[in-house]
Amino acid sequence: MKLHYKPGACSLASHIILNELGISFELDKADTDAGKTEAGEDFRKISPNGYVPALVTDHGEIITENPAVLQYLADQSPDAGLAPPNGTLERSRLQETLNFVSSELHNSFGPFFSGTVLDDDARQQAEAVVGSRVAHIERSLADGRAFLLGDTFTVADAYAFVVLNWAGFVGVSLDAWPKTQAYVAHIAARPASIKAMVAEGLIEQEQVA
Ligand SMILES: N[C@@H](CCC(=O)N[C@@H](CS)C(=O)NCC(=O)O)C(=O)O
Repeated sequence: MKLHYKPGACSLASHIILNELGISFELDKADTDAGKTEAGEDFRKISPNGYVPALVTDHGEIITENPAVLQYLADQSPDAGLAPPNGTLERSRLQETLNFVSSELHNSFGPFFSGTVLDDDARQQAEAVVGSRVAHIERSLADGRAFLLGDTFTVADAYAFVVLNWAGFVGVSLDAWPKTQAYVAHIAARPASIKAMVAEGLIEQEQVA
C-alpha cells in the first residue's frame, strides 16, 4: 500500500493507523501546491481534488476521503479491533463519529488554514466554532472513557487526535476542555503516533526519549 500524505495534515491519521496495524507500506509526500507527488507524478491523477490522504491499495485501487481510507485500513486486519464489524450498531457509531470529525471538527479549522490573515473578529468567530466542536468531544469523554467509542482505540481516535492537535499549531487553547487535553496527550504517547510524527518530521526522536 502507498499513502500520499502531507506532514501534519489529516493524512497523519492514516499514517498512525498503518503503524498500529504493523503492515508494510510506502509513503509519498505530496506537493499539493505544485500538484505533484514526491515521485514527480501528476497528483491530481491520483487525488482529483488535489488533497491528501490518498491511499493506493495493494490492488492498485485509489481511495480518498479520511473516513473511507481509515475504515478500509481497519478492515484489512479486523482482529486489530480498530473498527467494529460492519453491520453492527457499533460500526454505525464509528461512522457517526468519523463523520463528525470530518465534517464538523476538521472543517472548523478551515479558516485557520485558508491562507487569509484573520482579523480579530474573524479569529474570534473561528475560535468559537472550533470551541463548539471541541465541546462535543469533551461531552463524549465525560463518563471517563479513554476513547471516543469507549475503552477501545479506533480509527476515529487517530483522526480526532490529528485534528485536535492542530489547535496548538494555530494558537487555540484547549485549556477549557481538560478531558480533551488529556485525551490528546494520551494518543500522542502511543508508539504508532510517535513513529508517524517522527517520520513526518513533526517531532524529534529525542523529544520522545
Ligand atoms: N474531505 C477530505 C479533506 C481532506 C483535506 O482537507 N486535506 C487537506 C489536508 S488536511 C489537504 O490536502 N489540503 C490541500 C493542501 O493542503 O494543499 C477528506 O476527508 O479526506
